[in-house]
Amino acid sequence: MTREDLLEKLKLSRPAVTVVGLGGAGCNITTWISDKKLAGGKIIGANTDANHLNSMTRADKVMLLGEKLCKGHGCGGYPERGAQAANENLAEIKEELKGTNLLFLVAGLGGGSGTGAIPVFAAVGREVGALTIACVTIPFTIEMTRREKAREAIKSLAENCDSIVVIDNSKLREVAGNLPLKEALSVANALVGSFVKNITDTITQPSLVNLDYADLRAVMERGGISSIGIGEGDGATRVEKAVSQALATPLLDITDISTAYGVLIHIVGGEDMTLEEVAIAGEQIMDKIPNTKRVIWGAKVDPGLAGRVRVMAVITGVTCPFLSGIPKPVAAPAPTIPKEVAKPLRQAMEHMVEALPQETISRAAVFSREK
Ligand SMILES: Nc1nc2c(ncn2[C@@H]2O[C@H](COP(=O)(O)OP(=O)(O)OP(=O)(O)O)[C@@H](O)[C@H]2O)c(=O)[nH]1
Ligand SMILES: [Mg+2]
Repeated sequence: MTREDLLEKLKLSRPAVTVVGLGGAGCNITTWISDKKLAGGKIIGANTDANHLNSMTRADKVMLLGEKLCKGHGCGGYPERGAQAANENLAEIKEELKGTNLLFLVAGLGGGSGTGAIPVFAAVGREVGALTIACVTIPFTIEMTRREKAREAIKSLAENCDSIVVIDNSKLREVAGNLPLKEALSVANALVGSFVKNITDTITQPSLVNLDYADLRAVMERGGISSIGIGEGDGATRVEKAVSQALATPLLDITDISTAYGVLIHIVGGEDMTLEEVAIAGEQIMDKIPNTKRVIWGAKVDPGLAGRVRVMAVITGVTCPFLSGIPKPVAAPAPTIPKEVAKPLRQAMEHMVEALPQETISRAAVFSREK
């Protein structure tokens, strides 16, 4: 196989990733992702607010939702209007999501547009057979009524999403220090944005070995409510520090981490990070979550991070007091795992790895393992 053949094969077998930002917050988060350059995915901004949508200059596509109903003026905090608006564009949404294998739906819950539209998009995601992951924030505890709307939206999302990654803004403020509101929101944007970007880059970029669409599916499919934790460390025990911190400070109040369904861990370190350190991180996590069957992890080198490591742990299938009573998402009738996507991609990656100098491999290693 020539290198050209290989690259061609990779291009054809790459899973199709679509990231949709919904409402004001969702669009802001996807703008963060566009700025950081998403390697292998399409970005769509969708909002009822024409003005805000107009600022999304780097999206691959913008969708003005409910033009007839909202006239481009937003929907004033009413999720029912947001849902109606999205339904007005149903044919367009179906057309845009056709062929998607992995769908990220990003929104700040609590307003009208994002909160109302996200379940409509999730239903289409399920219909086209995509692994559908919602990434949402819930409003601060002081925003009582908005928080209630967010809970309702998560309930209806649970019917059609595989995993719902929830970040509680109040929790974020605790973790990131008592930041002013605007800064806390930017931290949330960067966090949700890097979650989406890390996963997309990891499964679409051939430089990262072995974590593929099928692995991701194993952890996130029917994952239910999921929580993210982040940690950073330096010095001799940097990996342990970062992992402990990531697991100890989930950005959603969860009841019991030890019963989680699956874990995805993403580690970024400087050029001095060793494979052994990455492996230790994985072991450490498996010790903390003894009942989980599914653990996948990936690692990436960032030359700017000399001496430090950063860890992001996504823990799926958790229970959370605020979201109690929300059922686990119902699985798609017949899991349409596109083997034609996953298999050739893994094979092509393996071929490519063989062709790479040994040093490159150890710098960009990704492991996946099922316990
Ligand atoms: N992470 C993040 N959250 C935001 C941002 N702006 C607002 N939020 C949060 O998201 C919630 C919903 O706000 P928006 O996204 O502006 O609402 P919308 O979906 O556009 O809804 P309408 O404007 O009512 O049509 C708010 O209650 C905030 O908690 C942002 O830039 N980043
Ligand atoms: Mg808005």
